[in-house]
Amino acid sequence: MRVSAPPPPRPATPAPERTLRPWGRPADETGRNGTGAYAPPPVRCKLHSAAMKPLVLLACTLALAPCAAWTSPVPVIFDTDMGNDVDDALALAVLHALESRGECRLIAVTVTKDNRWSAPYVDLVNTFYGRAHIPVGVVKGSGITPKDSAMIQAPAERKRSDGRLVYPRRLASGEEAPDAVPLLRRVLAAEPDASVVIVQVGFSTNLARLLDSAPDSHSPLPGRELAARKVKLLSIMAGNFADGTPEYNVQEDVPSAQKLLAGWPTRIVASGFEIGRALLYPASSIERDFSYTADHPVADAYRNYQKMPYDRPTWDLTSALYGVRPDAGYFTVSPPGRITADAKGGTRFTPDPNGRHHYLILSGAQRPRVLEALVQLASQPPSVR
Ligand SMILES: [Ca+2]
Repeated sequence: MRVSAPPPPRPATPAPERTLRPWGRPADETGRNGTGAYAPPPVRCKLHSAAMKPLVLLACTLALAPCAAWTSPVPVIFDTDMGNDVDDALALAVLHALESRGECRLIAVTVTKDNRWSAPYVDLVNTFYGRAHIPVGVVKGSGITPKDSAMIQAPAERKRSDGRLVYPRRLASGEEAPDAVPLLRRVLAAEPDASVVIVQVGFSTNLARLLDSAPDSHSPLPGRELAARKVKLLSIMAGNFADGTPEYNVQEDVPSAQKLLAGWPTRIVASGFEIGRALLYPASSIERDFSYTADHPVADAYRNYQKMPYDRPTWDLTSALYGVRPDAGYFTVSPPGRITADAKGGTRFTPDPNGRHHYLILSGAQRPRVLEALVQLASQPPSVR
């Protein structure tokens, strides 16, 4: 079972003063800049005569067409129990990297850990990656996993010698953040139909409440119909499809998981406990790949979660990766069926040609490619698009 009670924070040690590497170097001959982000060359269309104008315009349009398709980012909502395990922080870093690469657009983060430090930590990570505008919503009054956690609290409270926060943020406390459900309704209503991917890597509390939500000023649709209209895919980290053993994300809020699995109106793809357990995030990457800056909020969380060095399963990262790159062949997807949860949090998959549920399968051959992608994305330096 996953650890829900991290050890107490380690004593703070003063960080050496270092200079950040430049993140926005010009594009090189490969079309990639210093961050790895794609930087297309400028397109020039010189019109020589009125007669040539239509042909030239057509040529320019055809030349630009692949770029337009390539750069259309998928809107993503990240629903997380940030603070209960460090894979949530790494998964958020993966999503920021994918946004920097033009593949997704993080439209909201909603939290299901009922603790005042969860939302501020999410907010400071978003700010670190240059996206302080991303709205953060919190579960209200669930009482689920309220315990404090050093992985989120210690980075949020760290200050420099002059009293400034090491990681600036907008939210002083989760109490300042809005209720997750109206926020979910607002951001869903604003997106095109069948466009949104939701990555749920904590409990099902927020999405179960969304299903039950009534029409409001954001949408005349009740919650289930709003989700059916706007959501393309629900990518969840939940369950265990190797042996059905109760899994933490289901176990902590069984009624909500049961409601979600029974009533969610779109396709659900689950990354089970066995997937993340087979892909351990290497401690060596935390020490090496995040050292481009002296203070990194995700590396900081990792060091505060358990005593270094340790390799941690990548449970939540796999759902983030699959949600944004479902067609990349990282995983094999099961045939359709129905996932059900029992009263103890155990999950069962029943094949059904008409089912909307699937689970991920990882082969030995797929494993190194997935792990490499996760390490590269989680440690990619900020590059705001
Ligand atoms: Ca989680």
